[in-house]
Amino acid sequence: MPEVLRVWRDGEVAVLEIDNPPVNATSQAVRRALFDAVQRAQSEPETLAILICGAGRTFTAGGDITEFGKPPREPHLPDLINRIEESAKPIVVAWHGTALGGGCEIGLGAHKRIIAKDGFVGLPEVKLGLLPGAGGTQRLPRLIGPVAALDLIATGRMIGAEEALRLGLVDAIAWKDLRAEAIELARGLIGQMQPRLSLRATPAAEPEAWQAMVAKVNREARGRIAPQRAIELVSQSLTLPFSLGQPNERRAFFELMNSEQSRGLRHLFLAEREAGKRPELANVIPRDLHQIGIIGAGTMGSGIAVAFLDAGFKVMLVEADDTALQAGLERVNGLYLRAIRSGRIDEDTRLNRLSNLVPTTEMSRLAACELVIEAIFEELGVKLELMKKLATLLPASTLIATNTSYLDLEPMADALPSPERFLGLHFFSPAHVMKLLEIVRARRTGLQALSTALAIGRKLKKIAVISGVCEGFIGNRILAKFRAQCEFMLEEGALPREIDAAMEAFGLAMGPFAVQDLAGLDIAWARRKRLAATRDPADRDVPLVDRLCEQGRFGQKSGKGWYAYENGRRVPDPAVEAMVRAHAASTGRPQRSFSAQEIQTRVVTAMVNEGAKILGEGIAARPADIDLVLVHGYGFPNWRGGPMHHADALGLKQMLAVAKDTEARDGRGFQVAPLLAELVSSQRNFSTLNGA
Ligand code: T1G
Repeated sequence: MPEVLRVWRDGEVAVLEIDNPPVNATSQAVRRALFDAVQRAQSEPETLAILICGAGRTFTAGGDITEFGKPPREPHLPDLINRIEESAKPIVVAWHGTALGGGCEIGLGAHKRIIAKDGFVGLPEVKLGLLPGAGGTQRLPRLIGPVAALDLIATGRMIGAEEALRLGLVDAIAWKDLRAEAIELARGLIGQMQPRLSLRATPAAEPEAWQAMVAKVNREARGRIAPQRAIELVSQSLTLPFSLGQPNERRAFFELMNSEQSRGLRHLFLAEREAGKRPELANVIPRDLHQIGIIGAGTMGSGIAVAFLDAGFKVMLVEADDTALQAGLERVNGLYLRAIRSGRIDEDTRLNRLSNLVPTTEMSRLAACELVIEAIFEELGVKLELMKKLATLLPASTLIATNTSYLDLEPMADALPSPERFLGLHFFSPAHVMKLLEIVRARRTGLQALSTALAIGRKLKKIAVISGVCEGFIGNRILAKFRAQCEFMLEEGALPREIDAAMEAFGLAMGPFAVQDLAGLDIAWARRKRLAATRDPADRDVPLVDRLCEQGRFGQKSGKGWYAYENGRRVPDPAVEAMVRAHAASTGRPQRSFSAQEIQTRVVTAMVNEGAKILGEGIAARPADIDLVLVHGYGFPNWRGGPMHHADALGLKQMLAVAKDTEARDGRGFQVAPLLAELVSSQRNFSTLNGA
C-alpha cells in the first residue's frame, strides 16, 4: 500500500505530511496513519510540538467521496480530530491549496491554524447534500461566532486567506514560506497549555443578525434539506455542550448521506469529472489554443467573446459592417460594466480583458486564429455560404465550430475541405455565465478537434458534454418533449399556472410557461410557421402559441403572453385560461384535473423517455452526461441528480408504465423508448450504463 503520510522531525517539531494524491482526501488509510502518528508523537521525548500539513497541490479536499455510502471504517474522522484536540503537545495545522470539509475540520481540532496567502478554506459539504460530520458545525461557531459559521456551512463557499483571518478562522497568514512559518508557529507554542475549542462557549449572536442569516438560508434552500439542518445544528452549538452537539451532528451527517438529495448531488459531482473522459481520447493530445475568432457579435457572439476573454484568450470579433460591429462592442462592454457594478471585477480587469479583443469587419483576418466559431443568424443557407467562404480564407488546420442550437452539422461539414476540424460548440445564453457547453460531434469530426474542444471547455470552466448530431442535440431535444407534454396536458384539463406551480414545486426555478413568456413567444411562433408545411398531420400538435401570438401576446416584453403582467408582476389571465379551456374542449379529449405529482411524473417521464432514445441512438455516451446537460443548461434541480438519475431513484418500472400510458394517448407524439423497456425487462437501471 502506498505511504499516505510522511513523518519527519524539524528540531523538536514533528512534521506529519499527508500525501495522498490527487487531493489528499482523508481516506481510511490517511486517518489511520494520522491517528497513529499523533499518538506516537505523544510518547516521543524529542517531540515537543506537531505540525500537520499536506503535500502536493492541496492540504486536503476532505472526506474521500469514493468511500461515501459504504460502511464507515475506523478510525472515524471525529475520533481522529478529538485525538488531535486532546494532544498534550501543541498541534498546528498548515493549510495550502484548498482545505475543505474534513480538512477544515482537522484544522478546527488543532490548537493553531496558519494558511498560505493563496490558500482557500471552506466547508463545502452542503454542495454534496451533506453537513460537516466531524465537528465542523459545533467547533466553527465556537471559533468565529454562529452567524459567520452558519453562512459558511449553509452556502459551502470557500474563503481566501484574508477573509479567513478577518473572521478569526486562522491565526496567521503565511506570506512567504508556509512550511517554515508553520514550524515557527508550532515552536512558539511549546510548553504552553493548549485550549480546546470544543470546551469553549459559542459567542452569543446578535439576535437580528442571526434571524437575518436564518431567513437567508431558508430562502436560498429551495427544497434542499442540508442547509436547513445546518441552521438546527449551528443553533445547538449555542445551547448544548460539544459532547451532546457532536453526536447530533454525526447522526444528521449519516441521515443526509443516505438521502436521495445527497445521492443526486454526489452523482453529479462524479459525473462532472467523468464527462470529459472518453476511452477513444485517452491518448489524444489536445491542441493548445490562444487566438479565437468569433463571427457574429449578437447576443450569443458577444457572450461567447466575453467567456473566452475572461479565460485569458485573445479574441477577434467579426461583424459584417461597422454599425453591427459597434453594436457588438457595446454589448461586450455592457457585460463588463455590469460585472463592475455587481462588484465581480474592477476597472483594471475590464481594460485588461478588452485589450485582448480585436474587433474587425475583415473576415480575412481570421486566418490568424486557431479556432473560429460562427455565431451568426440561425439559417442553414446563410451558414453554408459562410462555411464556403471560410474554406477559402482559413488554413486547413484552423478548427471551425458552429454555435447552432439545432441545425444539422453535416451539410456544413460538407462545405469544408477538411471536415475533421469541424464541430459544434453550443453555448447557452448568457454564454459567459451558463456552465453548460454542448460539444457537438459531427460524423467526420476528428479526435483531436474533439479533445481540443474538451480542453477549451475546461479552460472556460464550463461543464462540457459531447453530443452527437440530431435535432436540438441533447438538451433542446429533451426540452422539446418536455414542453410538448406540458401543452398536451393543457388539452386534457390542466391550466398553465397549474403546470408552472407543479414544476416549480418540483424544483425548477420557473415553470415552462413563465419561461416561454420571458423568452418571448414570437420565436416559437416563427419556428412553428416555418415547420408548418412539413408537419405530419398525424402528429399531435397544440396550436395555442399561434392563437396567443395572433392576439399580440408575445410574452413579458409585450406585457402579456401565457400570463398578464401588471407592473412587471406575473398574474394568471382569465382570458388565456378561457382560451385554453375552449381549445381543450374543441379537441374532444376527456377533461379532468391534474395533481401536481401527476404533472411532474408526466413531464419527467417525457424527458427520461427521450433521454433513453438519445442513449439508444448513441447521441449521448452516458446517462450521466444527459443529467449534466439538464442540470447545468436547463435548471433541472441539481439535488435530484438530473432526470436519468432521478428516474432510477423513482423506479424505472413505474416510469415505463407512465410512458406506455402516454403512448396510448398521444400516439405518434410519443413512443416508448426501446431502451427504457429493455432496462425494465432486464431489471437494470440507467446507472448501469454509466460505466465504472
Ligand atoms: N474525495 C475523493 N476524490 C476527490 C475529492 C474527494 N473529496 N475531491 C476531488 N477528488 C478527485 C476528483 O474526483 C478528481 O479525480 C481529482 O480529485 C481532482 O479533482 C466528515 C467527510 C478539491 C476544489 O466536497 O471541490 O469532508 O477525475 O477535477 O478542479 O465533513 O475537487 O482526477 O480521477 O475537481 O482542482 C467535502 C470536493 C467532503 C471537496 C479540486 N469535500 N472537491 O478541484 O480538481 S465531505 C468536498 C472539490 C467531508 C466530513 C466529510 C474539488 C477541489 P479524477 P477536480 P480541481
